[in-house]
Amino acid sequence: ELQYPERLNAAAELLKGGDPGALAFVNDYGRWTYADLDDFSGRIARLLVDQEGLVPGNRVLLRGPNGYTMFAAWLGVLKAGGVVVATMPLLRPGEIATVIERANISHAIVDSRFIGDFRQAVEQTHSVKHILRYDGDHGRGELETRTAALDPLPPADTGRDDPALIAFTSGTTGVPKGCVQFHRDVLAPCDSFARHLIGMKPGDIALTSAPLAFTFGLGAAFLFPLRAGAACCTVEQPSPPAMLEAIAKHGVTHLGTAPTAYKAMLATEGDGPDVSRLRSTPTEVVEDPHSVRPERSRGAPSSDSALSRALKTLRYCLSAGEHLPEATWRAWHERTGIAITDGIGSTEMMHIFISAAGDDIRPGSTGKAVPGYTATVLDADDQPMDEGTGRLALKGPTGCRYLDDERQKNYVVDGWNVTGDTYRKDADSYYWYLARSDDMIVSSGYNIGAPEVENALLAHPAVAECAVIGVPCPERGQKVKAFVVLAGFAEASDELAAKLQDFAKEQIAPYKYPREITFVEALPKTATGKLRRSELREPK
Ligand code: 3SK
Repeated sequence: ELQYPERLNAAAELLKGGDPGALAFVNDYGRWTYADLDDFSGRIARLLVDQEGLVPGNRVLLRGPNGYTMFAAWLGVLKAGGVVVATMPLLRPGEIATVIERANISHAIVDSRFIGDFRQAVEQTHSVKHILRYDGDHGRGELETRTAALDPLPPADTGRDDPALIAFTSGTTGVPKGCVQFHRDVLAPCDSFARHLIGMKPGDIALTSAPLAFTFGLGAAFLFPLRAGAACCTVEQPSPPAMLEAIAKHGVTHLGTAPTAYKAMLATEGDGPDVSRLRSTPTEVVEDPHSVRPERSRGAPSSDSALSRALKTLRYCLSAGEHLPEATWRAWHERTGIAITDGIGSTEMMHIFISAAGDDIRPGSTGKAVPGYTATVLDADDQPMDEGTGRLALKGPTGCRYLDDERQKNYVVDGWNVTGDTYRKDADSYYWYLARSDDMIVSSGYNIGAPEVENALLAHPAVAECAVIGVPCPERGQKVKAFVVLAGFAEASDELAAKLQDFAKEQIAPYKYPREITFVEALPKTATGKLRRSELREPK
């Protein structure tokens, strides 16, 4: 069990992770040590408390792309005793206004490039009294000028159960929910998931494509490296090519991103993964169909591609945010030699609670309960099952605390945090993702998990992305319908749709094949990259 002292300031604890002179942060704008980060965040705290009237518990909105100043501000708010409310860069003024209102924001620290949308949101609300601007990591904004001559403020004497942040989750439907995380919740994923399944150390450098406002990104590239004395790297616009470039340029060792980005990084090499070869992989591994093949040698890169350059330092890859298809795991492993650690977490639970790394990986499975967490699947009567298919539920050091939201009672049932995902738990306590609980399609009496059909289609080279839903059907109750985004070289046609249907029938039981296929330019997604399946069911 994780034990933290009653008085705890997560920012102060994180900054103790590395030697003062060690590298803490690197990006295209500079390199900063632990001493720099401690000093700058302390000066931001001083400005907030002494000149901007912040009192403990005030909520401070942060807005901007991932960067050194943004993260120093994040630490500064915690040192000042405030509560961080970071916002996704993609939010529109109306959405920012909802966050301001629900979290009762009093202060804001905003990158000048994002000030327009933010001011529009402030005009629609009443609580924001103090706005500080900064200019990315150029070091010339109001925040830097006004803090330059200040003495750093020592960290506030906060309690382990004082709120440290409110992370908003838009989910895939409905009004955003604010998840309150205490100071101890900030450290818990570092000391459970990251310690046991990542094992970062001083000298390592971590990068994520996810914004700091998404707790996946916050952990993967900020909290985990600091707790381990390693360094954070940021890219302002983290497209797959930009990430590959940053990995090579800054010597990144650890990457955390979503399955789509892994697939896109493979595709930067031209023709993408050779999926026809990959499909034969499970039968090659005769002894144990789940084991990772022992020879972990790096696949020999054929050219001096961006991916090859990145692979000179990249050692560890983490995937979360959406289910990692087995085909993508195998393609990445074949090409890079790196076995991606998959994981599922939630904003409610702060970070990842089911995962497997290294020799424990069984491709296609998300993994086992992370040390410190107890996992189960619940049956239709909310009873835990030893094995079988049901709704995933967890207990552990973190848990859901919605800010004034009656949906709390749906998430926490009999002490279990029920995530809304349907999983199969096998005899070895490995968890196999089937679908979001409301994404089960029932057709002619068969239960069909939408992701199962999606994985089958994704194994076809012409399919870049796809999403599957059930649509009403007089004969079958529901029928399977797929929305397909084609790879650049492929052209939409009835003939290709028929080929994809035949292909799906070869991969999965024929009753699961998509009876209807619609080609689309893009899939509707949330700011964190999660599919908005509801929008496919009920187009606007
Ligand atoms: O989507 C996930 O799996 C996730 C992982 C870590 C933290 C937060 C989330 C939502």
